[in-house]
Amino acid sequence: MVDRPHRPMALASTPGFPPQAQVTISDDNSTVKAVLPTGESVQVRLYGATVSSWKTATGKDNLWMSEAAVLDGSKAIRGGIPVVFPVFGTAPDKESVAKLPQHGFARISRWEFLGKSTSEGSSSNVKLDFGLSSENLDDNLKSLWPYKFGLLYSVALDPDSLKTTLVVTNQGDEPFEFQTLFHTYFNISDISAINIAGLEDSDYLDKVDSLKTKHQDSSITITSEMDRVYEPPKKSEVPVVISEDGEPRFEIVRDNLDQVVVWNPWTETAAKMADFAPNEGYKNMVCVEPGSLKPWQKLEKGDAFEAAQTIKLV
Ligand code: TA6
Repeated sequence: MVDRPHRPMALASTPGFPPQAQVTISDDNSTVKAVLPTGESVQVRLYGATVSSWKTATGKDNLWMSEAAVLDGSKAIRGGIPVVFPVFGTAPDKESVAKLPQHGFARISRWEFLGKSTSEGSSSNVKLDFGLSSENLDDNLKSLWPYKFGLLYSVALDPDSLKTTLVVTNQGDEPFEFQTLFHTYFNISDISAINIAGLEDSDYLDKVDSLKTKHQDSSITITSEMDRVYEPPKKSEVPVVISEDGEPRFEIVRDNLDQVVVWNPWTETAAKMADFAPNEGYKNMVCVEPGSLKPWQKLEKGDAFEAAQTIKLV
């Protein structure tokens, strides 16, 4: 292609100002999409505020999405970044959340799009804000978790990173407890070529081996079903790095998220999930999920909790 120095801008811009990210809402009001002037994009479904796609300028998606994901708002979306709140998995022994569905209600509720912003002095990034509060919950969920809360979820896109931030506030008189986690499905070429570093020297709970506590000595490779809750040493600043064929691809930096779940369903568990496709799709995904699971966070009236993950392309 001939490079034309004065070629027309692909995106709308005001003369004198650099081009800005373009943010659009789909006609059916289901999805917010942002495209940076440099071509990277992110899509967020209002159902669950689930990031359903995060593409590089070449069009390659960094996130895995099942071909059979249910996108009509009747089931949590199988892929992207579902937000887990206020319980991870189920907790039948914890009365306040015992009746909630698996992974809570944030990923199965419709959020509001609150708007977009850019960092001061920069036109090369965009932040999308979403909100969910007790008022938005359907009556059934409201009765199962009757606390007054506010969730502010921000999805910030830079050319080489995506940051998701969750702020939880207690807007009622009663204290409440919660867990939260970003259930990120990474798109990878081949699970057998993956190596996950940064969780060495961590204890972990092995959910596919009777919840035994084990110790991770070296970096992680995956050769069968894996479902582990890692407990990295406290105050660890070490990022979690997913490499493929020895080349680092994703670097995950955690803020206020003390645990990391690593999940790959492998053949049999993948085949049991009706919304997981293709069957061989487990080879192309790995979930690395920073979360705050232990201890349960407790918010008194008026208090707030903030946590974030930043995923850098390396
Ligand atoms: O985060 C790992 C995990 O809790 C696994 O145990 C596995 O069941 C997965 O999440 C998917 O859960 P889901 O409710 O989306 O089918």
